[in-house]
Amino acid sequence: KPFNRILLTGAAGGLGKILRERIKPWANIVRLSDISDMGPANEGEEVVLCDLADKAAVHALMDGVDAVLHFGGISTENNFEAIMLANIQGTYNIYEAVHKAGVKRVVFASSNHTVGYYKTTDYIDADSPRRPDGMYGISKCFGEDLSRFYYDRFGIETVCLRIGSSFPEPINKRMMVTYFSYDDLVEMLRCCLFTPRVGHTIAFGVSDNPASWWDNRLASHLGYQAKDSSSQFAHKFPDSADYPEKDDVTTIFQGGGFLLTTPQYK
Ligand code: NAI
Ligand code: 15L
Repeated sequence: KPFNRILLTGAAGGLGKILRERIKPWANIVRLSDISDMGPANEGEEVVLCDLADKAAVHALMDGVDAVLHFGGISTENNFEAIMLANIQGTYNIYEAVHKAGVKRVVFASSNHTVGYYKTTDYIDADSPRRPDGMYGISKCFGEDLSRFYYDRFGIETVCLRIGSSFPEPINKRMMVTYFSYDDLVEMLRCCLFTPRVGHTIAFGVSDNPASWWDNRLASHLGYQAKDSSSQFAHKFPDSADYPEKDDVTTIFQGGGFLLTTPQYK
Protein backbone atom coordinates (compact mmCIF):
# COMPACT_ATOMS: atom_id res chain seq x y z
CA LYS A 1 0.00 0.00 0.00
CA PRO A 2 1.21 3.55 -0.69
CA PHE A 3 1.69 4.52 2.98
CA ASN A 4 2.78 2.36 5.87
CA ARG A 5 0.90 4.29 8.56
CA ILE A 6 -1.66 7.11 8.30
CA LEU A 7 -2.85 8.88 11.45
CA LEU A 8 -6.50 9.95 11.46
CA THR A 9 -7.47 12.28 14.31
CA GLY A 10 -11.14 12.82 15.11
CA ALA A 11 -11.75 9.16 14.30
CA ALA A 12 -14.86 8.91 16.52
CA GLY A 13 -16.53 11.84 14.76
CA GLY A 14 -19.01 12.01 11.93
CA LEU A 15 -16.36 12.22 9.22
CA GLY A 16 -13.86 10.09 11.13
CA LYS A 17 -16.26 7.13 11.15
CA ILE A 18 -16.68 7.38 7.37
CA LEU A 19 -12.97 7.84 6.72
CA ARG A 20 -12.01 4.97 9.00
CA GLU A 21 -13.46 2.59 6.43
CA ARG A 22 -12.59 4.47 3.29
CA ILE A 23 -8.87 5.19 3.78
CA LYS A 24 -7.91 1.58 4.48
CA PRO A 25 -6.62 0.96 0.93
CA TRP A 26 -4.06 3.73 1.33
CA ALA A 27 -2.08 2.42 4.30
CA ASN A 28 -0.95 -0.82 5.87
CA ILE A 29 -1.94 0.61 9.23
CA VAL A 30 -4.46 3.32 10.00
CA ARG A 31 -3.87 4.78 13.45
CA LEU A 32 -7.18 6.11 14.75
CA SER A 33 -7.26 8.67 17.49
CA ASP A 34 -9.89 10.63 19.38
CA ILE A 35 -10.76 11.74 22.90
CA SER A 36 -13.98 9.69 22.61
CA ASP A 37 -14.36 5.94 22.39
CA MET A 38 -13.66 4.45 18.96
CA GLY A 39 -14.43 0.83 19.75
CA PRO A 40 -11.87 -1.93 19.25
CA ALA A 41 -9.22 -1.91 16.54
CA ASN A 42 -10.04 -3.97 13.46
CA GLU A 43 -7.42 -5.56 11.25
CA GLY A 44 -4.97 -2.95 9.95
CA GLU A 45 -5.98 -0.46 12.64
CA GLU A 46 -4.48 0.95 15.81
CA VAL A 47 -6.76 2.78 18.23
CA VAL A 48 -5.25 5.42 20.52
CA LEU A 49 -7.32 7.52 22.91
CA CYS A 50 -5.69 10.93 23.12
CA ASP A 51 -6.61 14.48 24.05
CA LEU A 52 -5.16 16.75 21.39
CA ALA A 53 -4.39 19.30 24.10
CA ASP A 54 -2.03 16.82 25.79
CA LYS A 55 1.35 17.57 24.24
CA ALA A 56 3.15 14.45 25.44
CA ALA A 57 0.32 12.20 24.28
CA VAL A 58 0.21 13.83 20.83
CA HIS A 59 3.96 13.41 20.44
CA ALA A 60 3.67 9.73 21.31
CA LEU A 61 0.77 9.44 18.85
CA MET A 62 2.99 10.50 15.96
CA ASP A 63 5.56 7.71 16.33
CA GLY A 64 5.98 5.87 13.03
CA VAL A 65 3.41 7.97 11.17
CA ASP A 66 3.88 8.81 7.45
CA ALA A 67 0.93 11.15 6.83
CA VAL A 68 -1.73 12.81 8.96
CA LEU A 69 -5.40 13.51 8.36
CA HIS A 70 -6.10 16.00 11.14
CA PHE A 71 -9.87 15.92 11.63
CA GLY A 72 -10.00 16.03 15.43
CA GLY A 73 -11.17 18.98 17.46
CA ILE A 74 -14.28 20.97 18.28
CA SER A 75 -16.31 21.16 15.10
CA THR A 76 -18.86 23.89 15.86
CA GLU A 77 -18.91 27.22 17.66
CA ASN A 78 -18.03 27.07 21.34
CA ASN A 79 -16.43 29.19 24.02
CA PHE A 80 -12.89 30.38 23.39
CA GLU A 81 -11.29 28.37 26.20
CA ALA A 82 -12.63 25.06 24.89
CA ILE A 83 -11.67 25.93 21.32
CA MET A 84 -8.27 27.13 22.39
CA LEU A 85 -7.42 23.78 23.99
CA ALA A 86 -8.79 21.40 21.37
CA ASN A 87 -8.20 23.38 18.18
CA ILE A 88 -5.42 25.88 18.81
CA GLN A 89 -3.26 24.04 21.35
CA GLY A 90 -4.27 20.75 19.75
CA THR A 91 -3.27 21.73 16.23
CA TYR A 92 -0.02 23.23 17.50
CA ASN A 93 0.74 19.94 19.26
CA ILE A 94 0.04 18.05 16.05
CA TYR A 95 2.42 20.21 14.00
CA GLU A 96 5.22 20.14 16.56
CA ALA A 97 4.88 16.36 16.71
CA VAL A 98 4.76 16.13 12.90
CA HIS A 99 7.97 18.13 12.72
CA LYS A 100 9.74 16.04 15.34
CA ALA A 101 8.61 12.76 13.79
CA GLY A 102 9.61 13.81 10.26
CA VAL A 103 6.10 13.47 8.80
CA LYS A 104 6.04 14.96 5.30
CA ARG A 105 2.37 15.68 4.65
CA VAL A 106 -0.76 16.70 6.53
CA VAL A 107 -4.34 17.30 5.49
CA PHE A 108 -5.90 19.77 7.87
CA ALA A 109 -9.68 19.80 8.13
CA SER A 110 -10.25 23.53 7.88
CA SER A 111 -13.67 25.00 7.39
CA ASN A 112 -15.82 27.35 5.35
CA HIS A 113 -16.21 29.25 8.63
CA THR A 114 -12.77 30.80 7.99
CA VAL A 115 -14.66 32.90 5.44
CA GLY A 116 -18.14 32.85 6.95
CA TYR A 117 -18.52 36.61 6.94
CA TYR A 118 -18.54 36.82 3.16
CA LYS A 119 -21.99 37.37 1.76
CA THR A 120 -23.89 34.65 -0.01
CA THR A 121 -23.75 36.94 -3.06
CA ASP A 122 -19.88 36.93 -2.99
CA TYR A 123 -17.68 34.59 -5.02
CA ILE A 124 -14.26 34.12 -3.44
CA ASP A 125 -11.10 32.07 -3.81
CA ALA A 126 -8.29 30.89 -1.53
CA ASP A 127 -6.51 34.25 -1.85
CA SER A 128 -9.51 36.21 -0.60
CA PRO A 129 -8.78 37.62 2.87
CA ARG A 130 -10.26 35.42 5.54
CA ARG A 131 -13.34 36.57 7.38
CA PRO A 132 -13.96 34.09 10.19
CA ASP A 133 -17.45 34.05 11.66
CA GLY A 134 -16.60 33.10 15.25
CA MET A 135 -14.05 31.56 17.59
CA TYR A 136 -14.32 28.23 15.75
CA GLY A 137 -13.54 29.90 12.42
CA ILE A 138 -10.69 31.82 14.04
CA SER A 139 -9.18 28.55 15.28
CA LYS A 140 -9.28 27.19 11.73
CA CYS A 141 -7.57 30.38 10.49
CA PHE A 142 -4.88 29.68 13.09
CA GLY A 143 -4.45 26.17 11.71
CA GLU A 144 -4.12 27.54 8.20
CA ASP A 145 -1.40 30.01 9.28
CA LEU A 146 0.34 27.49 11.49
CA SER A 147 0.56 24.99 8.64
CA ARG A 148 1.82 27.74 6.30
CA PHE A 149 4.60 28.44 8.81
CA TYR A 150 5.58 24.77 9.08
CA TYR A 151 5.76 24.64 5.29
CA ASP A 152 7.79 27.83 4.90
CA ARG A 153 10.15 26.97 7.74
CA PHE A 154 10.44 23.19 7.49
CA GLY A 155 8.95 22.17 4.13
CA ILE A 156 6.14 20.13 5.71
CA GLU A 157 3.37 20.04 3.12
CA THR A 158 -0.26 20.66 4.09
CA VAL A 159 -3.52 20.87 2.27
CA CYS A 160 -5.96 22.95 4.28
CA LEU A 161 -9.32 21.65 3.22
CA ARG A 162 -12.04 24.22 3.85
CA ILE A 163 -14.86 21.74 4.12
CA GLY A 164 -18.31 23.02 3.23
CA SER A 165 -21.00 20.72 4.69
CA SER A 166 -20.02 17.07 4.61
CA PHE A 167 -23.08 15.13 5.73
CA PRO A 168 -25.21 12.39 4.18
CA GLU A 169 -27.35 14.99 2.45
CA PRO A 170 -28.27 18.69 2.55
CA ILE A 171 -30.76 19.48 5.32
CA ASN A 172 -31.40 23.11 4.42
CA LYS A 173 -31.13 25.53 1.53
CA ARG A 174 -27.65 26.68 2.48
CA MET A 175 -26.37 23.16 2.26
CA MET A 176 -27.48 22.99 -1.36
CA VAL A 177 -24.51 25.33 -1.93
CA THR A 178 -22.07 23.92 0.64
CA TYR A 179 -22.79 20.17 0.24
CA PHE A 180 -19.69 17.96 0.06
CA SER A 181 -20.61 14.32 -0.43
CA TYR A 182 -18.66 11.64 1.41
CA ASP A 183 -17.48 10.18 -1.91
CA ASP A 184 -16.20 13.57 -3.02
CA LEU A 185 -14.50 14.06 0.35
CA VAL A 186 -12.68 10.74 -0.06
CA GLU A 187 -11.69 11.63 -3.63
CA MET A 188 -10.43 15.03 -2.45
CA LEU A 189 -8.36 13.36 0.29
CA ARG A 190 -6.92 10.96 -2.27
CA CYS A 191 -5.83 13.98 -4.33
CA CYS A 192 -4.41 15.68 -1.22
CA LEU A 193 -2.32 12.66 -0.27
CA PHE A 194 -1.17 11.47 -3.68
CA THR A 195 -0.50 14.63 -5.68
CA PRO A 196 3.32 14.65 -5.84
CA ARG A 197 3.76 18.28 -4.73
CA VAL A 198 1.13 20.24 -2.82
CA GLY A 199 3.32 22.74 -0.94
CA HIS A 200 0.83 24.65 1.15
CA THR A 201 -2.54 24.56 -0.53
CA ILE A 202 -5.91 25.89 0.55
CA ALA A 203 -8.77 24.06 -1.14
CA PHE A 204 -12.52 24.28 -0.75
CA GLY A 205 -14.13 20.95 0.00
CA VAL A 206 -17.35 21.04 -1.94
CA SER A 207 -19.24 18.95 -4.48
CA ASP A 208 -20.20 20.13 -7.96
CA ASN A 209 -23.32 21.91 -6.74
CA PRO A 210 -25.53 24.04 -8.99
CA ALA A 211 -24.66 27.21 -7.06
CA SER A 212 -21.24 27.99 -5.62
CA TRP A 213 -19.54 30.67 -3.52
CA TRP A 214 -16.03 29.29 -3.94
CA ASP A 215 -13.60 29.26 -6.85
CA ASN A 216 -11.22 26.28 -6.47
CA ARG A 217 -8.88 27.17 -9.34
CA LEU A 218 -6.00 27.94 -6.95
CA ALA A 219 -6.15 24.28 -5.93
CA SER A 220 -6.41 22.93 -9.48
CA HIS A 221 -3.00 21.21 -9.16
CA LEU A 222 -4.70 18.71 -6.86
CA GLY A 223 -6.66 17.43 -9.85
CA TYR A 224 -9.84 17.08 -7.78
CA GLN A 225 -12.98 16.58 -9.81
CA ALA A 226 -16.25 16.33 -7.92
CA LYS A 227 -18.54 13.53 -9.03
CA ASP A 228 -21.56 14.42 -6.91
CA SER A 229 -23.90 17.38 -6.80
CA SER A 230 -26.58 18.63 -4.45
CA SER A 231 -28.83 18.80 -7.52
CA GLN A 232 -29.92 15.24 -6.69
CA PHE A 233 -31.69 16.75 -3.64
CA ALA A 234 -33.26 19.68 -5.50
CA HIS A 235 -36.75 18.26 -4.90
CA LYS A 236 -36.25 18.81 -1.16
CA PHE A 237 -35.41 22.49 -1.56
CA PRO A 238 -37.28 23.67 -4.64
CA ASP A 239 -36.79 27.33 -3.66
CA SER A 240 -33.04 27.08 -3.12
CA ALA A 241 -32.39 29.69 -5.82
CA ASP A 242 -34.25 32.32 -3.74
CA TYR A 243 -31.22 33.10 -1.73
CA PRO A 244 -30.46 35.24 0.30
CA GLU A 245 -33.73 35.93 2.02
CA LYS A 246 -34.15 39.45 3.29
CA ASP A 247 -33.88 39.89 7.07
CA ASP A 248 -32.65 36.35 7.69
CA VAL A 249 -29.01 36.63 8.69
CA THR A 250 -28.48 32.92 8.19
CA THR A 251 -29.03 33.42 4.46
CA ILE A 252 -27.09 36.68 4.11
CA PHE A 253 -23.67 35.39 5.11
CA GLN A 254 -21.86 32.29 3.88
CA GLY A 255 -21.41 31.05 7.45
CA GLY A 256 -25.19 30.61 7.77
CA GLY A 257 -26.42 29.77 11.26
CA PHE A 258 -22.93 30.20 12.77
CA LEU A 259 -23.56 33.94 12.53
CA LEU A 260 -26.26 33.62 15.18
CA THR A 261 -23.67 32.48 17.68
CA THR A 262 -21.76 35.77 17.56
CA PRO A 263 -22.42 38.45 20.18
CA GLN A 264 -23.54 40.83 17.45
CA TYR A 265 -26.73 38.85 16.92
CA LYS A 266 -27.52 37.88 20.50
P1 NAI B 1 -17.21 15.80 14.81
O1 NAI B 1 -17.46 16.77 15.90
O2 NAI B 1 -18.23 14.74 14.56
O3 NAI B 1 -15.81 15.08 15.05
C1 NAI B 1 -14.72 15.70 15.69
C2 NAI B 1 -14.05 14.70 16.60
O4 NAI B 1 -12.97 15.36 17.28
C3 NAI B 1 -15.00 14.14 17.68
O5 NAI B 1 -15.05 12.74 17.61
C4 NAI B 1 -14.40 14.62 18.98
O6 NAI B 1 -14.51 13.68 20.04
C5 NAI B 1 -12.95 14.86 18.61
N1 NAI B 1 -12.32 15.82 19.52
C6 NAI B 1 -12.85 16.98 20.01
N2 NAI B 1 -12.01 17.53 20.90
C7 NAI B 1 -10.94 16.71 20.98
C8 NAI B 1 -9.74 16.73 21.74
N3 NAI B 1 -9.48 17.73 22.61
N4 NAI B 1 -8.87 15.74 21.58
C9 NAI B 1 -9.11 14.74 20.71
N5 NAI B 1 -10.23 14.64 19.96
C10 NAI B 1 -11.13 15.62 20.10
O7 NAI B 1 -16.94 16.65 13.49
P2 NAI B 1 -16.92 16.17 11.97
O8 NAI B 1 -18.12 16.67 11.29
O9 NAI B 1 -16.56 14.75 11.87
O10 NAI B 1 -15.70 17.07 11.43
C11 NAI B 1 -14.38 16.58 11.42
C12 NAI B 1 -13.43 17.75 11.18
O11 NAI B 1 -13.77 18.40 9.97
C13 NAI B 1 -13.48 18.80 12.28
O12 NAI B 1 -12.17 19.31 12.48
C14 NAI B 1 -14.36 19.86 11.71
O13 NAI B 1 -14.04 21.15 12.23
C15 NAI B 1 -14.03 19.77 10.22
N6 NAI B 1 -15.15 20.20 9.39
C16 NAI B 1 -16.25 19.41 9.21
C17 NAI B 1 -17.30 19.82 8.41
C18 NAI B 1 -18.47 18.96 8.10
O14 NAI B 1 -19.28 19.37 7.26
N7 NAI B 1 -18.63 17.79 8.68
C19 NAI B 1 -17.27 21.16 7.79
C20 NAI B 1 -16.06 21.90 8.03
C21 NAI B 1 -15.05 21.42 8.79
C1 15L C 1 -18.36 23.22 9.91
O1 15L C 1 -17.25 23.73 9.97
C2 15L C 1 -18.82 22.25 10.94
O2 15L C 1 -17.77 21.44 11.41
C3 15L C 1 -19.96 21.39 10.47
O3 15L C 1 -20.56 20.78 11.60
C4 15L C 1 -21.01 22.19 9.70
O4 15L C 1 -21.61 23.12 10.55
C5 15L C 1 -20.33 22.91 8.55
O5 15L C 1 -19.22 23.67 8.97
C6 15L C 1 -21.30 23.83 7.79
O6 15L C 1 -20.97 25.00 7.62
O7 15L C 1 -22.33 23.35 7.33
